[in-house]
This record gives sequence, structure tokens and C-alpha cells, in this order.
Amino acid sequence: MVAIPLNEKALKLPEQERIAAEFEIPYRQYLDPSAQLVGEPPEFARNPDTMITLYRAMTLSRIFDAKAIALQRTGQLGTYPSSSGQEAIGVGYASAMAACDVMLTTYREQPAQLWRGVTLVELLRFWGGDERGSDFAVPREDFPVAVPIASQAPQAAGVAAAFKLRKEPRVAVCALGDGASSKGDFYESINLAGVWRLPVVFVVINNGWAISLPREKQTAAETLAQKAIAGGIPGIQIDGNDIIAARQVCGEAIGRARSGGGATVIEAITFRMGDHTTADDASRYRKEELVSAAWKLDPLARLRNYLANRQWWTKGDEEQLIASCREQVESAVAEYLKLPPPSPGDMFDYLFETLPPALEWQRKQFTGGSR
Ligand SMILES: Cc1ncc(C[n+]2csc(CCOP(=O)(O)OP(=O)(O)O)c2C)c(N)n1
Ligand SMILES: [Mg+2]
Repeated sequence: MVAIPLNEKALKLPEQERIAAEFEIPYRQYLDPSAQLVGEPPEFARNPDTMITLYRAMTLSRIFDAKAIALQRTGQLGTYPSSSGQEAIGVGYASAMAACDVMLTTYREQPAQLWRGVTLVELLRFWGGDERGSDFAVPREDFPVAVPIASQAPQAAGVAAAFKLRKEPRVAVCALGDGASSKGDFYESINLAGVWRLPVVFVVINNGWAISLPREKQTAAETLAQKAIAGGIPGIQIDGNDIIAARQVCGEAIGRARSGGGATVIEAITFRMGDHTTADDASRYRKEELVSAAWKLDPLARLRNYLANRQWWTKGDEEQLIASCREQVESAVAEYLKLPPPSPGDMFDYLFETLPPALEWQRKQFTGGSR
């Protein structure tokens, strides 16, 4: 990330001026890129079962991702947004949530969705163009992914307002991208979350890019976390490729929100390893060196090394895990490919309560009148 320095002259105060307010944006990291601990880690990081469970979830997501891209390339899936490289933050915030909390995310959050209980088949169904893939059997109240950028942020504030009105100890967790944090919807949501002291956590996934637009061309703000300050809520930046920091900081924010302490913005620094979607070719706008440097920060390798350094994980465990993830993914793909396609009439039937006459005509043209 390139920090844009403030104008030096602006910092020299004339005598009549004093500082009206000062703010700090903390940064948290426990596991550095060489898998060494920085400072005292939280308790869960010392528990092999917990850490292995997180690693398994991140690995399943990575393997699913590669398969989804291959399916798209062979005409068996629609446009798909890769989440490779972003597994730590996704699994981090999802694993810090309670089952009763509600997740509102952008596309690219498959690692979090899988943790919440969305199935591989549901993901394939959705990205295969069938909206029924969003009718999650398990996280019934989690929202379908938001493709219109930042639209889930005001919805998250609304969900949090409902929790507060009903006096339910639940939290809305909203994940959105660096690009989304430049949108009005985001600022409005932060404002509402601050003034109404809402139980909502905004996780800004700063993966460096909004399609082809690099982070430094989107905003002159030094951090994205500092946007919280304008709304009167805390903002913190974390190493989003460090699963320990991701889970811990999200857990702290979710806990604070649940106990009436209000909202938080967490900026997670990560990197989008793949293309924006399968409809993109990132090699046209970013250099290979940048991507190979980012691979050195890979969250999966970092956690694997952490586990291996503690003798919690062997080569055999790794081989077994990969084989079992592949099996799960293959069996989900087989099930997905057998699903009957949705009826073209659905797009008319589920958009309006009463179909406008012009669309009634289109519907007949399209479906021949059948449901
Ligand atoms: C309201 C709206 N405007 C524009 C788009 C087109 N669009 C799709 S993805 C994207 C970039 C989003 O970047 P970011 O929020 O950083 O998320 P990322 O794709 O990096 O995960 C844009 C502008 C859209 N989907 N919705
Ligand atoms: Mg982005």
C-alpha cells in the first residue's frame, strides 16, 4: 500500500490554532509472513485443534476456488470471482461470529460462506446462474451475496438496527471491498452505525484492487480504517493474511457490538491473487512481480508453516486433507451438474409482486406462457 503523505505545511500550526481532536489507527498482526509470532498471541492460537480446523476450512476454500475456475473455463459455471489469497480474513471473521449473527457480504466471500454452513453445491448453483443457490439451508438469515457494490452496508446497518430494537444480542457482520469503501453507501452506513450505536462490524477487505483500479488511485486516505473516525466509531487495520489477527480482532469487535459497545470498521490488508473474475485478465493491468511478491504473504502457507513448526501438522496430514477436500468438491460438482436448470420464467415471477404489463408480454415471448 502506498501512503500518501499529508502536506507538510498543513502540519505547521499558526499560533491561533490548536489541535481540535486527534485520532490513531492501530494495526494488529500476530503471525508474520515467515510464520513467526509477533508478541503474545490470543489463547486460541495455542490450541492445535482450533488452528487445524481453521486451516482445513481455508484449504477447502482454496481447492473449491480452483475447481470453480476450471468449471467456468469449460462452460459449466457462470462468471466466478476467485477468493484465492483472501482465505484468512474470510475464515477469520466468520469463525468469530455466533451462529445467530447475520452475515452480509460481497461476492468473493466463499471462505466465510463455507464456514457459516453454505454448501459447496449452493455456491456452485448460485455461480451457475441459479438464484436458488442463495436459499441457504443452514445460515437461513445470512443475506445473498451483494453484487451491487456496497449495497450490503446500509442493509447491515438496517439489520443491526432491527437487532437493537428487538433487544436481541446479535451482530450484523458486513464484508465489503476496498473499492466499496469509496462509495456513499459505506459512509452513510458508518454514520448511522455511529449515531445509533448499532451492533454492526464492517470488515473492509483491502485486496489492493477494485477490478483494474489500484488502491492508491481510489482514495487519498492513508488507511481505509480511518474512514470510521468520521462516523464516530473505532477503526483498526490488521494483517488480513494473518488468521490469528483476523479471528481475534473480528472477535473483539463482534463481542463489543454484542454487548452494546457499538460498531467497528476493520480494514484487512490482503491481496487478490487471481483475476477480478473469470471475465477479467489481470495481466493486462498489473505486473507479474507484484503477484509473485504477494504469494510470499500467502495466508494458507503462513498458517501451514505455523502448524508444521509446532509439529501439529505433517506431510501426511497435508496429503490426506488435500485428497479429502478434492473428494468433497468433486462430489459437490457431480451433484450440481445433475441439478435441473431454473425455469426462464423465474426471472419474471420473482422480481415484482405484480408483473407490469410490458413484462407480461416479454414473459410470454420468453417462456411460451408456461411457468
Ligand atoms: C454499484 C456498482 N457499481 C459498479 C459495479 C461494477 N463493479 C463490479 S466489482 C467492482 C470493483 C469492486 O472492488 P472492491 O470493492 O475492492 O471489491 P473486490 O472486487 O476487490 O473484491 C466494480 C466497480 C458494481 N458491481 N456495482
Ligand atoms: Mg478490492
